[in-house]
This record gives sequence, C-alpha cells and structure tokens, in this order.
Amino acid sequence: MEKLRIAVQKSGRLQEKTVALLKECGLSFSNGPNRLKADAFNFPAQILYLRDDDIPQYVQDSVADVGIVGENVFVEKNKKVALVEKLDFARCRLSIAVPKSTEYTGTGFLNGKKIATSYPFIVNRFLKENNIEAEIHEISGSVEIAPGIGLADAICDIVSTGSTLLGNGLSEVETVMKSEAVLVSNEYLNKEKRLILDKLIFRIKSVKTAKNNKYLLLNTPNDSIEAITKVLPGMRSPTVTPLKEEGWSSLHSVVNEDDFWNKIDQLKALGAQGILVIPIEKMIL
Ligand code: PRT
Ligand code: ZN
Repeated sequence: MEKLRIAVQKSGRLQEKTVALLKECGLSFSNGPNRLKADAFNFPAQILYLRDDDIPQYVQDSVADVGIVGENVFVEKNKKVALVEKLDFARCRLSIAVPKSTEYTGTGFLNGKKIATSYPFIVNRFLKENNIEAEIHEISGSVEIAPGIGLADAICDIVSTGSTLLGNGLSEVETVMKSEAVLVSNEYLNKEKRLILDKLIFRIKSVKTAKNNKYLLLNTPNDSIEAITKVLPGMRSPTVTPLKEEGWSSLHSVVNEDDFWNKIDQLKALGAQGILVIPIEKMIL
C-alpha cells in the first residue's frame, strides 16, 4: 500500500506545531530528536524529519510527497511545488529594516544601497517590482548585525514581534511579504497518494475551522431568544432547550473567534447568563 511521505522540520520553530497539527489530524507516530523518519501507525503516511531549507527541493524531487515549511522558504526556494494549504501558525513577515538614525524616504532610498539578507530571491524580486537598483549581500545568519558592522545599509529578514530589530537599533520600513506555515506538495502525485493527501487536507481544514470557533452555552430569558439568535447564527441555527425554571431556556451555538468578545458583550446586554465557552476539537462543516 502507498504511503504519503510528509517532510517536516527536524528541529526549530516549526517543529512542535507541525507535529501537533499532524497529531490533531489523528496521525500517531513517534517523534524523537534522533529520528530521521517514522511511520504513522494508523494512517498511510511516513514522516521525514529534515532541515526546513531542504524541504522544497526534496518535495520537488519526490524524495517526499508533501512538506510543511514557512511560506518564506517556499517562495525563496522557488521550486516546482504546489502550495496546497495555509496552516495558520508560525506567522511572521519578511521586512526591510534600516538603522534607526537613517532618514528613510521610501523605497527610493534603497537605490545604490547594500542590503544584507538570507532571502536573495525574494529581495531581488521586490527590488525589480519597485524599480530599484541595489546590491544584495547574501548572509546565512545574524543578518540584523550587518548594518552595525558596516556590512550593509539595510537588511531584509524575518520579523515576528520586532524585538530583535529593536535590540539591534533597526527600524522596520517595508513589509516585503507575510508568511505562515504552509503545506506544499509535489505536482505529480499518483492517484493513490493524491487520495491520501485529500484525506489529510480534509482533516487539516477541520482542525483549522475548529480552532477558529468556540462552542457556547448560555441561559436566556425566553423573550430574549429571538434577539440572541440574531447575534448567534450558529452552524445552522442555535439549539434551544427549556430550563426547568419557567420562562428560561438554555441555548447552544458556535461562535467565531474573530468577533468573540464583541458577541459576549452583546449577549450580556440581552440578558444572557451563565455563559460557558468550550473549545472545539474538530469541526466538520
Ligand atoms: O534548522 P532549520 O534550517 O530547519 O531551521 P531555521 O533555523 O532555518 O528556521 P527556524 O526554525 O528559525 O524558523 C523556521 C520558520 O519559522 C521560518 O522560516 C519562518 O517561516 C518561521 N518563523 C516565524 C520565524 C520567526 N517566526 C522568527 N521570529 N523564523 C525566524 N524568526 C527569527 C528571525 O530570523 C529573527 O532573528 O526570529 C527573529 C525575529 O523575531 P522577533 O520576534 O524578535 O521579531
Ligand atoms: Zn532553515
């Protein structure tokens, strides 16, 4: 029987959440620091532990069938692999930063300047799009110290909270791209592997949807049910069951994380009491 070979980062910022996602998708497999690969016990898949930078190449070359990498690495490596699903974690951005004392006047400032980065392909594309002639100085790590030691006038690097830039006296001036972890796939999977991948994508989507929603229970006076239902449409419509106490009901629904607190305020104002909010493990629409 065919197995879908899934490349994941061996260690680093993506590792823990990638393994957690696959486990939430029901795959059970062993992951230890010294493993190179592991078979899933209950799903036709094999996990390959690799350096994230190598994943796009391995997926293109069919050493792995799919892989989980940062979108920044997927774009930078520019391999013939398809992006199949964004995964909602490891969010960050690739930005240009200059020393705080620099008077930055817009992208034109970068003309004739030296930019240090580990992302030459993406930076080159950005410069072309903005009609800028600048020199790219490729370095593999500690990019943020380059301006301080006279190696470059600007840098382009991953930013998450911004504290690394701040700590090195740099200020972020342009966002070149936004990134999150993504599932990428070889473009020529056979039919059997494609079916396994479809199954995995279905599970990933269910886990993602569940994370973005909460199960909500509350008690409401009967004459508020109508108004509360308008605030909480639920998956189809809320479930309403009478309480033993005359004139009151219990109402169950699903709310989206995005405007969650807003909804809670509205529900309180409408007389809802005893509001319980419960995480959802899986959600199949
Ligand atoms: O060993 P391997 O090659 O597999 O891993 P790696 O060292 O190349 O990558 P790793 O584990 O550091 O990052 C993997 C992926 O996580 C990246 O490709 C991004 O998609 C994503 N990611 C999310 C980040 C960050 N957030 C992040 N903050 N990658 C790196 N950083 C670094 C950044 O380089 C900078 O030095 O954190 C610093 C900035 O963080 P703030 O919070 O101070 O802004
Ligand atoms: Zn790497």
